[in-house]
Amino acid sequence: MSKYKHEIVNYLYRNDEYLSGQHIAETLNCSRVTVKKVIDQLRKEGFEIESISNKGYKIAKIPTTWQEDIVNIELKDNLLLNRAIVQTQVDSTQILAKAHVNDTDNHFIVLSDEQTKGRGRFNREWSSLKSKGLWMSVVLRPDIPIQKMSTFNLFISLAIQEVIEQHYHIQCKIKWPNDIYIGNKKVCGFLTEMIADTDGVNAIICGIGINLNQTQEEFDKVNQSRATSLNIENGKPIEPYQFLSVLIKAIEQRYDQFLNLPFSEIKELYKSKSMIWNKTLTYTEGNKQIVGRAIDIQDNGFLTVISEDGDLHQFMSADIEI
Ligand code: BT5
Repeated sequence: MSKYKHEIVNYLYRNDEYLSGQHIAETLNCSRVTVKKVIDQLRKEGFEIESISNKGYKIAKIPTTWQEDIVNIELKDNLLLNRAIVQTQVDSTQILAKAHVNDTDNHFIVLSDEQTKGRGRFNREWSSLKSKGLWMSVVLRPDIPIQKMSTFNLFISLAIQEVIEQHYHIQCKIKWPNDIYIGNKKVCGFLTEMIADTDGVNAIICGIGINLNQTQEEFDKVNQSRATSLNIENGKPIEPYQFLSVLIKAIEQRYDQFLNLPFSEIKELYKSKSMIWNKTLTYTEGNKQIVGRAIDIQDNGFLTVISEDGDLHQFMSADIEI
């Protein structure tokens, strides 16, 4: 594709007015034929571009697939997460993020329209239908000792929970340690991996999957009938760029708190947004399995559960059957 594509997309996207082919060509120092060719190509890729004779071109609608140029424009004012690697299809954004982690010392995100080998914890499959959800890995570079990582998921889950509740007005709850549920259906799961040595953490690679626009039939077809999407819940299509933009801001805010505040500062809020209290549930961690009730979260993020025989148990990251 023309080397001008990147510049033409940028120029059109940043200007919310009609721009003539002549004007674009002169500004970007290319020919009008090039401008026309790029516009045709963008339309093929799903951009809706209005053109009015004597006025010029204007982007009316961007595609629902991720466009690296546009994602990077949307992210450019962020303090930390202002660069994205975007691919149409990947095995897993986690794998791609890890492959790029040594390219830079900066923070970045990896996005893909589709994952062919999306994974949850313990290598469980994560259904990642094309352009139906946010399949993203966030790479962060904290300067912290490894022990501090035990509360990272708690801050991040709050960021995701509040975006869904505050921006999309859908009631949802955190299922400790790494899921978000709407009623008894899962709308989001995330997992946190890290690269660390004895000196501390070099990089966090947090993989987040959020169902945006699947239908119930689509979930049923892939045997995920206990999943839901934001679209199912509020009946409106979710615009992915807008969702990404508010989510990244929320993650940056909660990440800053994670670095600077003890978990105790947000513990009451976290507990009020969490769904596991006052229920007898099955907790599994490694070989250990108990039936009990969660009664508290410790300042280090561990969950305290009282089993039916009255014993207290601490979990770092259990599977909870609900
Ligand atoms: C998780 O694991 O919930 C973490 C999922 C992380 C996915 C993201 S997407 C971007 C990045 N790249 C990746 O390859 N992964 C991350 P876990 O707690 O183990 O839950 C997995 C279980 O959730 C599966 O066994 C299914 O039962 C269920 N599940 C699979 N796909 C789902 C979906 N789209 N929505 C809701 N539930 C799903």
